[in-house]
Amino acid sequence: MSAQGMLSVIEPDGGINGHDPKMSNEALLHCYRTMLRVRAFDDVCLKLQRAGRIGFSIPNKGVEATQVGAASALEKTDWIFPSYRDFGMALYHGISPVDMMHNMYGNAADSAKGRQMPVHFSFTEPIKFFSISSPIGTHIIQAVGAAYAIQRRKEPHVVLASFGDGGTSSLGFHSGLNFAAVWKSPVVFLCQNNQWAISCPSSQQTASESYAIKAKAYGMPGVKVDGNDLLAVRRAVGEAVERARKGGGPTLIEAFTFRMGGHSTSDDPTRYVPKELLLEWERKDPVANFERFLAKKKLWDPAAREKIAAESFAEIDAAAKVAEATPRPGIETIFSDVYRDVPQHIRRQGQAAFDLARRKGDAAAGDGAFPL
Ligand SMILES: Cc1ncc(C[n+]2csc(CCOP(=O)(O)OP(=O)(O)O)c2C)c(N)n1
Ligand SMILES: [Mg+2]
Repeated sequence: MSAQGMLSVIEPDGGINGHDPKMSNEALLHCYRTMLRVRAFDDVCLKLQRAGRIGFSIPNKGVEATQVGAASALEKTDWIFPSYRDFGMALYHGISPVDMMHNMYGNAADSAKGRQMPVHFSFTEPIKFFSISSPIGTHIIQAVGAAYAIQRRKEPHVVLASFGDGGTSSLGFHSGLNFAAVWKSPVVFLCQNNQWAISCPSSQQTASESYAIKAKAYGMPGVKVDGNDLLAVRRAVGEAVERARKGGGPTLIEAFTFRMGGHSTSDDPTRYVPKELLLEWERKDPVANFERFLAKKKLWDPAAREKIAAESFAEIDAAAKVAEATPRPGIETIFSDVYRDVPQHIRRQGQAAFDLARRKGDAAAGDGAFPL
């Protein structure tokens, strides 16, 4: 525990204090590999976006330990209601980069059939990774609703709701935390305080002394944790998950971290993030922090990083190639998955759209038939 009441585990020299969550070497190495796979995903997506192959992506650099440490505390049977900056949670639980890339391209194999924005993943296997909501904070109440349903059905699962510092200013944050505490629902609220909501700094987001302290008003425990310390995040989220599973109700965790890249590929953070601040946080890089710990345990050396980074890049690059080669969704999917029996007026509109596409010559194979 630091002087500011922030939970940390990894010491500057790579040693650890008494809050060690005691993970197996295998689990530690899986976490490390996942963080490097997230970095590779970021790199590949930035290149694809700059080359005009995909429209948009969200960089995760700097917040990987928060994502992966939190994900590592969950079982596959649990539910994640993620923010758009949670690639590490998906990869940690075995969601395939190819499936994530299908969403980045919005192609026919995308689980949302191209109807969502890129980065708006949704998966039911191997973990329930709920569809990402663009409007900030709206998924917090969805997560609480899911947790309430789990509670009523007497299932043993826990829900993780992940959102940013900006998300705490949403109505969803208030109503979600309020009802979860009243009902004692099995949900863990993870506020990833990366200190910015696009260009809005935390100083303009809240007058509270921290985000974790807001838990007190709702009647639940609030914990502030070093978000660049994977073991500390795992420890805090692990304790909250255990409490929730035993019927002890929700917890709010504030993971204090820093977004080292832009908000998205459409953002230029050099216009508002002071250079010195970025340099300060580069020295706290969560991957390097974890490497110091692994090195002290004799589980890591620089050659290991090179090897894993190269393998990760090759894996993600190959995934992008598969997604790029996958055709677009057929035009008929605009009209599918809404009605069991498609009404006449929608059929007429569909027919007109198919005829137009055919006349213009841009209807792909399989286009132009209702999925009836
Ligand atoms: C209701 C709503 N208002 C504004 C936006 C535009 N917007 C998209 S991301 C974002 C910043 C959110 O910041 P934060 O919650 O801290 O998450 P971070 O991006 O830092 O991970 C905003 C304002 C939105 N998507 N929804
Ligand atoms: Mg933020």
